[in-house]
Amino acid sequence: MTRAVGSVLALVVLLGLACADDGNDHAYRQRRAEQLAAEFRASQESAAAAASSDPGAGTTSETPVVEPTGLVVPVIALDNTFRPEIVEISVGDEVLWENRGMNEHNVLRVEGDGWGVEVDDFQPGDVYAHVFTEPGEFRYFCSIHGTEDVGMIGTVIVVSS
Ligand SMILES: [Cu+2]
Repeated sequence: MTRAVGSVLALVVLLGLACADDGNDHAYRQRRAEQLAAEFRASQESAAAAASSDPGAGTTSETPVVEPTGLVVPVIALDNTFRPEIVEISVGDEVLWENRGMNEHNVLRVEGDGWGVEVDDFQPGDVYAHVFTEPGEFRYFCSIHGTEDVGMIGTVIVVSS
């Protein structure tokens, strides 16, 4: 299951790179990449639906695929960047975002859902934590100070331990 999701992610990345070569079958690859991305989003949505049917979703009673390792990796939200912008962790590690800026921020996923924090819960001094239970590359951004691709953006790379 988690391996399949990781493979889809890897394929999307590979196909995305292949498109940069502008090969003869560019259009086909583009369509295939979009198809894979759609399948990935669908799998994320079904996982989120399963999580939301749990009355304790978002708390410690969320049923993780793997046991948390207990390792906490900090990401600091400043005005207006995430530091470090890219973190690489293992499955089961926790990322702890802390707003040490003077401004309010948020943490929104570029694709899918299931984690992230809205402005109201991420004021200066606030913290937000999430344990990553699946390998993959998870991009996020602050919608107040960035877009999906530029500005206040970040990436969590989760590798199988
Ligand atoms: Cu921000």
